Amino acid sequence: MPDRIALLDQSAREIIRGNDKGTYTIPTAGLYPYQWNWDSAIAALGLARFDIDRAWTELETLFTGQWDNGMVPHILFHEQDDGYFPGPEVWGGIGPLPSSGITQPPVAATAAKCVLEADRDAGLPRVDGLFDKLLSWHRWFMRWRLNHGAVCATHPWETGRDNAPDWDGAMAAIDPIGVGEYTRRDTSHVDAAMRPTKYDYDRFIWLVQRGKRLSWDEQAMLDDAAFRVMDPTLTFTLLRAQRDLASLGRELGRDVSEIEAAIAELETGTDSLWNATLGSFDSRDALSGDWANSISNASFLCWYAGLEAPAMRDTLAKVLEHVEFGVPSLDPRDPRSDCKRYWRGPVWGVMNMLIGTGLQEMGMTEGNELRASTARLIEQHGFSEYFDPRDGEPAGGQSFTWTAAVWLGWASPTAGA
Ligand code: 9WN
Repeated sequence: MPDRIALLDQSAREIIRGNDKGTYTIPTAGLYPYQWNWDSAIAALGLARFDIDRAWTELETLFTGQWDNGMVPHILFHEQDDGYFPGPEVWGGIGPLPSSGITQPPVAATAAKCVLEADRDAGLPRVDGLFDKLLSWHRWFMRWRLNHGAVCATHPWETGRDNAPDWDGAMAAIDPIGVGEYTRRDTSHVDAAMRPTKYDYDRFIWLVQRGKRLSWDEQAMLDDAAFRVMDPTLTFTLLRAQRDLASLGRELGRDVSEIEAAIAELETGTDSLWNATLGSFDSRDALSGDWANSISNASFLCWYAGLEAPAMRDTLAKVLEHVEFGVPSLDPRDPRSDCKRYWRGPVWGVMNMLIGTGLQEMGMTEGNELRASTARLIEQHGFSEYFDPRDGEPAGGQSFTWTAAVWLGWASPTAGA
């Protein structure tokens, strides 16, 4: 094995170890000092390369924050840290631990299936302990978040793609009246030009204040919805996670008929995300009915969700013509594209991995190409939070857990060896 690959593997392990708080990892010190939901599930894939027991603990810790209604929060505030805003007191979460009041893309069941594959004997009792919790989280999505079979976000942060243009229409419909003064902490850690704007933050915080005021009661939030967008990230990851949960359930000898029915409903629901004019899967405002007209990296999660989606292959080829390092968060031909600003253009290792895994599983050559370009990106530009898709310039937080996990779990030539 070339030395540089061994060194990169070692750096990735060191990053994850450095962000390890014992029973959970943080995404990166300073900018994100708490446990984030989908970051943790991705971290488990990296941990599984060198410490399988610790990988299970990562997932188990995530579910210690699960609410009675099944929801698994997007942030668990295990230890107070003033470096992040909005903190636990702004959220007023109603779970067993201080937490946010919204969720994030459900990739934990898929992560559990991958960790199980690393050591079945050690893993089966751990999956057994997680199964009902995963089921109840997935049920919560099916109960509260479906619209024409697609999964809706009630806050941009739930999609994991915070300031994507997908939400511009729904955000413009919000008047953040009474949001008051607050001090952002993110812009003291990284360049403000790489972060969401104040306009976005006013609405992010206003939605949090509103959720807290409604005691995070899903029925109350649904009765008077302020933001409800059908999202390809949540829909495709949930569909994939349901398939993986069904497979885990079968292995454990559980009845999976409910999960199979959910898979069928979500499969049909993906049709409602198909924007024929755009020639792509797209986000759609459930309140106004408007399309976002956005070819985002989430549009290409269709294969990860197990759909054939032949028409998306052509759309992918057109997007990739303009970039070097994988699938950008927005089509570079889109006038709204901003290659430095977070989810409005940069490339993210984690999204490359999810898209690439789906393509590989479908036997499409683009999957291996995407893996190779992600490996090149990390080899040349390190373990940043995200990157400029044209030249790979690193952006956002550094020494990032999920970028290290993407390297160890997928992009490194030693992954899967
Ligand atoms: C809000 C931790 C998280 C990721 C998200 C990413 C960013 C948070 C923020 O960081 O969001 O959840 O404060 O910007 O958008 O996908 O999970 O890495």
